Amino acid sequence: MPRRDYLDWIVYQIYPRSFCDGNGDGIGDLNGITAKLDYLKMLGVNAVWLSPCYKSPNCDNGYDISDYRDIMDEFGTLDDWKRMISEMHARGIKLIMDFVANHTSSEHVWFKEARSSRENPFHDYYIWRDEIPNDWQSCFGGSAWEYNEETEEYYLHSFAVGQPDLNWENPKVREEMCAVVDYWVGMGVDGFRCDVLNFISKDFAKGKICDGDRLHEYVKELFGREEVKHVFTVGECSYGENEIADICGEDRKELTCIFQFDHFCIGKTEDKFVKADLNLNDLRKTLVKWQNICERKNLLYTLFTDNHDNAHYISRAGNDLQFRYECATAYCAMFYLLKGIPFIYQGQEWGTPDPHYPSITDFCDVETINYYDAHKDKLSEEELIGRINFGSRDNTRRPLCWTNDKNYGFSSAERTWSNLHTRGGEVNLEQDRESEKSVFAFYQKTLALRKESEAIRFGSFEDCTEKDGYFAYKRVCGGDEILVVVNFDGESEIAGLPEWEYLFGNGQKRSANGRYSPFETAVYRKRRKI
Ligand code: TEU
Ligand code: CA
Repeated sequence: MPRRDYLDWIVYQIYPRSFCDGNGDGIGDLNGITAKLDYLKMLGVNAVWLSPCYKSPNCDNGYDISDYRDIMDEFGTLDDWKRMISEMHARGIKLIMDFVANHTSSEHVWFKEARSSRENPFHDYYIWRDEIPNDWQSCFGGSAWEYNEETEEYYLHSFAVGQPDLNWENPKVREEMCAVVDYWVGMGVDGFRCDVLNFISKDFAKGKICDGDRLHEYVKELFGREEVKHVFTVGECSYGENEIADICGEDRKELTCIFQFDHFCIGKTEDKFVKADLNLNDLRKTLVKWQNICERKNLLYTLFTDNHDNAHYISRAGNDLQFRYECATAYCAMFYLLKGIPFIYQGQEWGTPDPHYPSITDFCDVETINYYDAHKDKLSEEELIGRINFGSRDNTRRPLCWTNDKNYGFSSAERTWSNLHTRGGEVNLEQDRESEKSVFAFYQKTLALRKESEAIRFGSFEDCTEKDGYFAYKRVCGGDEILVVVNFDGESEIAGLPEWEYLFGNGQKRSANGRYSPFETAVYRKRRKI
């Protein structure tokens, strides 16, 4: 597929455990997804990124895979999966599966064999040392080395103890993982989101747990092959201006694109659980920077605000109480009318905010529990629970709130696998769609404009912002010109913009210049005969 065609894609991320429960056991599943495909079509998306649905003991909610070729019991069967992809394709919706290449579950047969003896043929599928060789830390806290009694040695786990890292220097591992890619491509999958792909190459001599010298070789071996080069790939491996083209430049035969996380890191402290302010003027500068880099280097940029690992953007970088509607719609216009491939996380399209819980027993994410245990003797319970509520990945993994009914329409069960959203009675899709101020309706308009306008999909980008406090930009292609104006959290007096036809917005504004209220946004257009 010519890379330009990916600019027609609008991707919706589904975290299957929390999306929709099709069989009333309190856990989201594949049949629940299939039941919602007409809804996704109505929203205007044409691709789904499905977080892992493979067999897993769920120490990291599916990112610990025990069988790459079969479906997790709680999510359904391979036949349910086949029905789901067939129904997706029947609606013109592509399927991007999550590809977890760096590690397996410790319950995977490969690891069970590997840990049983140093002579086992699978032993070298993983990374072992007689003694702890360095101070590498797991991303979920604590040492990245775990002792294994049977062989009296340590194995590496960059994430949870139940997620042993694969040894990609072993050609058998590379062969196995290429076969996993081929299996799902053979099943009709259109693309892969590649989990922490840059971790598959390590460099012990240089003390690097990721980004080792063989990374590009491995990625080419996975996705540069003739039989899969047509497949869409997006890497979870953020790179800066000087390296990004090395892994997703069109000539590289590696990835189609990556998630570039600079806009997630603004204001972030070393400790992701400590509240930090995300300055919206810095956000604007970061987005302008990456629009220009991707234009200059002919790269596909990914446009995203929310995902399953981070707080809701309107809670982290906005005002999800007094200006929830305005904020959710302002960020929709700001991000999804830029040049790139939109990624929308389940529930953000109706302005889902972060929930708030009083006790650690309300949380279950491994990263969150580890953080609580590591800090409970150092901080007051009040301070620690405040941090947990700010930084926990559970924030965006609570069962989705579809209606005002029982369990907010997520499930008919008596209990759901995770506590219900604490604001589900106030913020759910049913109420949103009945409201004058519907975030969902705004997303529909934005995605419809994206689909209709070549300026939005393929056009140039020009920053028209004159001062801090707002973001204004133009998208131009042929005779079609679109102007997007997004005010930030204060009142702004904006001047110097062209006065074009008003298309839509989230407030009373109808002319491009003049006074904008907090998070007020509006979109304008000029069509020239050419
Ligand atoms: O996340 C990798 C990653 O970067 C994590 O450190 C993430 O940034 C962190 O959890 C944020 O607090 C990927 C998946 O997206 C995540 O869900 C998995 O837990 C992780 O890999 C291991 O597979
Ligand atoms: Ca279920």
